[in-house]
Amino acid sequence: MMTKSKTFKMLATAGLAILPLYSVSSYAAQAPITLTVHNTQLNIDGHNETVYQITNSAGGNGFTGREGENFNAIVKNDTDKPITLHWHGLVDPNKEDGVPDVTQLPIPPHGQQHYDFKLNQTGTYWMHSHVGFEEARLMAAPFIIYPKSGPEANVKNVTMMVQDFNYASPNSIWKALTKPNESKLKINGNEINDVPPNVLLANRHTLKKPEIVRVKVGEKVRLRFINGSTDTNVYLNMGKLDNTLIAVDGQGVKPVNGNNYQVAIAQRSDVLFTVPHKGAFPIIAEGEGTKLRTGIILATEGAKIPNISEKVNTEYPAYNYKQLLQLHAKTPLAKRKVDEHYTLNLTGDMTKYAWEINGKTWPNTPPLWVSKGERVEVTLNNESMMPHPMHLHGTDFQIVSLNGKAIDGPMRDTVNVLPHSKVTIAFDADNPGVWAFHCHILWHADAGMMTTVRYRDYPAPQYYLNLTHQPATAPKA
Ligand SMILES: [Cu+2]
Repeated sequence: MMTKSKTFKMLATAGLAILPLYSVSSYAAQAPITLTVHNTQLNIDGHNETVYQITNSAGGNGFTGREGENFNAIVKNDTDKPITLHWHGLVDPNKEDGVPDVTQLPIPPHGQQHYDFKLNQTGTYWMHSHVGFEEARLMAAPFIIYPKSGPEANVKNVTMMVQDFNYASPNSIWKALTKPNESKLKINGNEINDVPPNVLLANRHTLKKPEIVRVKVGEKVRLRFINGSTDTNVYLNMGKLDNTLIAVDGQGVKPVNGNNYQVAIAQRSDVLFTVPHKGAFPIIAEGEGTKLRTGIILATEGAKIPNISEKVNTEYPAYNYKQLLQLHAKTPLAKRKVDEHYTLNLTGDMTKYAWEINGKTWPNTPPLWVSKGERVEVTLNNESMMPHPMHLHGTDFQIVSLNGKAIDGPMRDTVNVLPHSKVTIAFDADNPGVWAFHCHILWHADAGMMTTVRYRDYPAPQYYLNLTHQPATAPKA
């Protein structure tokens, strides 16, 4: 079978051959951008680390586009490892979703693959590797979609992406986690973090040398905050800034005022505020269950930049559900009858570091079969002592119940299910495919906490069937 990248190379060659027939400008307007995934050296508090970076054609980090335009991009793998990039939170065609052995085969070292689909959403999203532990070495970047009309006039958009980082190699962390007969089976872990980070980064900086963003008094700012961590939920601390939370996971919420927001692994929060006076305004992310924080500093011209230590004396507390109860979708799902209901029991077997869904680990987890047009509900029943930020690909969902009680919750793509609690999500099955559904703690996903939502009429790729030993066609209902 011809792969898409091969097809693209042929088309590109053909395109070059016929180029003189077209004006250069019209050809250029349709040309895809390139997202190059490459290694780079990053100095993190004196440690020289080899990490990944995703650089776009313009030299920037990640992608910024507009609703209605196409995301037309060649992902170029300039590393010596197989990769994929997943567009987190996007309602994309299944074959563009970037999940190895589910929606595509990995892009081989020095290979490339072309992605091209229409952006039907606006908001704050991100991209990250879905292969191995590459995300732990920072193979991730923002994916921002402005409305059709472009960025709002007179609003400064500030993107802040937080990532946790360990100086130990991901392979050595994994070896320690999965060491047989280990009684604790965690690296100095508590019940919040399996792998407590050494440091938290904000836009790849630590608080020892934070990113400074220049702002003006009276300027309106939209902070697009992304938690791109592998294992650390954070609190977004806005300090004394009077602000409004307007969106989570790219989806509008009824405005909420606060200064300390829970942003779990893989989630995003968009916050609006006006620079009230001259000075410096630190935007801080605090690691749940850790003594670590990171941040960027917004500052007016000439303002004194404060020194903020990246370690505090006491651990930031565990999450609760107070915030979830405050969040309501701006545009909730229409009320209708539920056609399918699934329950996923989330458990952990610490004797072998297996994180399970209904007692099974990926790729042996049976899929959640759905049909196009159905309203589907899934109850995530966390029977373990750790939180699981569960992410469903290819659709938004609404949180409709908490511990058995109906709520009018937000639309999201990632829901953090706290220990010994139960959350029900609902979505309309209108994007056929085989969609990954997994815990976004990198180590939990790799330890098996992943399944798929599989549309009955969608032909699953052969590599997926080979890996999962699932039937090619849906069982009779
Ligand atoms: Cu988990």
